[in-house]
Amino acid sequence: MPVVYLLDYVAGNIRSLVNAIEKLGYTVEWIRSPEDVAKADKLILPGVGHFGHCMTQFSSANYLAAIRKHIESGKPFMGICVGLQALFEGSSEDPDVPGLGIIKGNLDRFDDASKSVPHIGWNSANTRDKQIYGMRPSSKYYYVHSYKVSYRLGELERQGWTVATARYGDEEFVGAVAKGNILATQFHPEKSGVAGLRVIKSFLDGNSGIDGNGTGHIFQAAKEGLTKRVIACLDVRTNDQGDLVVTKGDQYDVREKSSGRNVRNLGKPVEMARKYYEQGADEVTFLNITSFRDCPLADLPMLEILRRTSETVFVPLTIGGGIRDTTDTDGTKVSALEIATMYFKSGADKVSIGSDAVLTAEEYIAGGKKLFGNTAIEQISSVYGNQAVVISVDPKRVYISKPAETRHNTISTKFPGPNGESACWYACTIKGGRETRDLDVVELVTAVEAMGAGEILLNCIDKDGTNSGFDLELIEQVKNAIKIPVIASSGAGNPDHFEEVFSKTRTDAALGAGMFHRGEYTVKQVKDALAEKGLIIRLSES
Ligand code: 1PR
Repeated sequence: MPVVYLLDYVAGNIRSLVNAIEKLGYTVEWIRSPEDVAKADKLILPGVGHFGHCMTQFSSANYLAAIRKHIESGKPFMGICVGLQALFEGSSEDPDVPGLGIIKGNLDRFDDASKSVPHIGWNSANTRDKQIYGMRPSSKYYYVHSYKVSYRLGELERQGWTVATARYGDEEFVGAVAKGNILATQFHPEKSGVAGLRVIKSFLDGNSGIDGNGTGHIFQAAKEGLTKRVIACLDVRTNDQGDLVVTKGDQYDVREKSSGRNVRNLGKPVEMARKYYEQGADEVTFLNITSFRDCPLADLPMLEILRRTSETVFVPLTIGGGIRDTTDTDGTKVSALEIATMYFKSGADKVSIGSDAVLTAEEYIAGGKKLFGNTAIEQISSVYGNQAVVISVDPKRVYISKPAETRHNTISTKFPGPNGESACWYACTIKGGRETRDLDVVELVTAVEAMGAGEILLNCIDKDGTNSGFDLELIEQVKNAIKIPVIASSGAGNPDHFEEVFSKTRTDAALGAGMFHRGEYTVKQVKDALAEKGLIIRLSES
């Protein structure tokens, strides 16, 4: 089988890239020292996370000269995400650390005045009238980054680069560049479904589609921008027979209402994830809703689920549940970062933290809002990047007659409480809703944003499993408080609910569970309905 070499330095999920390459009929060899680079014909530089962290790792391990030599020799080279950023001169993410300088230009941060940052989700890599490396103007690719190369017409083209662009809000940025033997993508082709696999295949097969004379080709600006994401969520736990099943609760009660009170069994996690991927889900989230106590961490059943899922599902995978500092069954202390690392190595792109984030936020507030530096959120985001850390919030309504009754952040609600109360606040809970804390949702999300979280998965216990639509009031309260993206969750019962949440709130993504698991609607039906209403979504390709 033909071979491609991958640089083994990377923080984050490399498994999906390996799976994608193997699916395309190539084998992966690892580069583990600068001397190994000379062996490589085709070389891929993957990259997730922090520009400065990655560049410092390359330079301290003496990789920079070897990579430059490979590129200058004319052998095929592909950079992904930070692997694209590394080709430029530098980034305001870490101004003291230089890039390779193969392309003139620098990266700066997206403006978050009127949009969420990081830029997470599916966007274009628009090459307009021409295909390079199989990129199509109508296709969408998965991006996750806060820093970008701003696109200025002609600037890179004059250096001989062919450029594919994307638009986020009013900013146009570089989605991919190509010249001669080099391809670099800001998006993650290994997470971009069929469209992304096509790009990797074109690189591996040497089908660039670039003009032979090396002259850059100027393309027009991408118009559409970031799509609204539709996410399928699988709550996973062991049932009373000891099998790992996908389940689903009503307001977090996952047991049947019938006399046996068995755990609802809605199917097998790996098979269901694959089904939702094929239906066009933009991401798949697994929540381990019980902690698999008494199980050595290295054998966590979710690790196997991720490994198997990432072999066939080429969209981002999030895993949540039990991510906190803990003690293993043999008494060894294990940090949240180590647990997250096991998940990333098994195929997760993001980890989601629930209970631990609430307790940490309480301490952060009690300590005068000073960062500790050693919390799970801070540790994981500093190694894997903010975008890899999702905070799963499980709030529930506390009704009050008037805001003065509480110190908490309140809203006035169109849905009065049991005694006609017209105001409420949202109390955070831990342990799957079993314990309610004196912390409101605004306090939580602002605290975790300050600590380095990259995204909020906003559940709502009152709405969970009700099929009555999302809690729009909760979503707007949270969106108004933070800049990081929000995933609306709980209450979806039909495609109109998705349309409602996207048109009436500024949520970045919306998640459904029960309606998909019970087979009432497919993800495709939801996306078709959104497209019909004129919303920008990713239509899956085959
Ligand atoms: O606290 O870090 O160990 O994480 C535990 C995780 O498990 C948290 O993310 C928490 O939300 C989740 N969890 C715990 N218990 C339950 C339960 O249901 N008993 N599930 C639970 C949370 C809520 C959503 C659900 C949506 C959409 N599930 O993810 O999928 O509400 O449902 P719907 O569309 O059917 O309405 P930690």
